[in-house]
Amino acid sequence: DTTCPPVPRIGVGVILMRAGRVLLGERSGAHGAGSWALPGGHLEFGEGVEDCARRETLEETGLTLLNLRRGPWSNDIFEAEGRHYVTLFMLADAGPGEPQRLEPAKCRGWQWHEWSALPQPLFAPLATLVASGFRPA
Ligand code: 8DG
Ligand code: MG
Ligand code: MG
Repeated sequence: DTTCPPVPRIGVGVILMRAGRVLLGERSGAHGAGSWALPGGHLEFGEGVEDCARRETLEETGLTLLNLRRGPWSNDIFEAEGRHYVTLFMLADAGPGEPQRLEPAKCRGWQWHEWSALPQPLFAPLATLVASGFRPA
């Protein structure tokens, strides 16, 4: 709606761990195409952050979340796209099964990566998180 001034939006990124590795997907379609991102998405109106983390991860990968807990946050302004997101990071362990590419128009594929050897380029909020020195326990 062009009558509304732009506002920051809230994104939820899930640091989903298995055997010491984190799940990343290569983005396509939406902004950040070609970059590697955590499963996640927009917090919907009226939704709990934990519910959003579970919903987006299930929609995108088919995986369930165990031991879901709060992580840090980041503030990212995407100048070129005119977007502004505050990302709430959540930490979880992956439930059973392998990640599926359930949204093929948005994700080129899921891979497990060591935190110390993440692929490049990273989606901006994840790059901000890494630059902050954060390491998952
Ligand atoms: P849709 O429902 O809007 O169609 O898809 P979505 O899954 O909610 O959208 P997305 O493009 O995957 O992510 C939504 C926004 O969430 C994205 O434009 C930017 C924001 N976002 C962050 N950080 C992160 C993150 O670490 N991972 C993901 N997937 N999205 C994030 O700000
Ligand atoms: Mg998403
Ligand atoms: Mg969504």
